[in-house]
Amino acid sequence: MYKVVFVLGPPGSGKGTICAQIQENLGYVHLSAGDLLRAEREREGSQFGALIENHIRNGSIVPVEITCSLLEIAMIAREDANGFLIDGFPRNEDNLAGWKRQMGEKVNEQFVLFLSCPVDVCIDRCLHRGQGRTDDNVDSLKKRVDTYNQSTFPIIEHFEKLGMVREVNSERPVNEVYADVVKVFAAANQ
Ligand code: UP5
Ligand code: MG
Repeated sequence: MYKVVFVLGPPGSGKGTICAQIQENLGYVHLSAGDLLRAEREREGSQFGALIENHIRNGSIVPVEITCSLLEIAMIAREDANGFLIDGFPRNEDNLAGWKRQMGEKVNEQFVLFLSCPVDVCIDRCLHRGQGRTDDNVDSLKKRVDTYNQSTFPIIEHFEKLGMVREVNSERPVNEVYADVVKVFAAANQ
């Protein structure tokens, strides 16, 4: 069984930043669904490049079969890992249902780390990130936020009802956010 922590929160809430630090210090392997999709988009011979880019620009969500397969392949490649941080997934009902179908019997879901941050702060962060992402523009960001509110937040609420959500306010300096995240992991692993 793979041990899994889902990391969710609005676009720019700091999922990638915090996951990199957990990976470095706590031995979980960080798998960003968005990064895996961007890598697949760039992979020579991929039949999904254009489809993925369309969804990313529109802030809409790629069909789960594609995302889930990329995640599973990445997990198999790191079978030695202590646990996995699944960053930015599941984002909607389709993602959740597909994950359960494909991975339900293979994983132990530990908890959901929810990085909460006001949307205007998140948008500002993305606009100043400077990594040349094709979705870091005002138009795409509006759509990403809409998708988050309409489709992803209800998934967080679903996990909340199951008592699985650990919320950390990420509208603070990274070191403060991370200090609280460490406490969440310590409590879960004691
Ligand atoms: N920053 C971070 N933390 C900070 C802090 N505490 N204080 C000040 N600044 C902070 O951070 C964003 C920026 O803010 C950085 O410059 C950082 O230095 C700074 P980051 O850690 O990158 O935030 P993150 O939450 O990871 O933001 P990201 O933009 O990656 O989130 P999204 O959820 O929008 O993007 P993702 O890559 O997950 O998905 C992109 C698209 O892929 C989606 O819109 C969708 O189209 C597609 N997708 C799917 O279809 N399915 C999936 O399962 C996943 C993605
Ligand atoms: Mg990210």
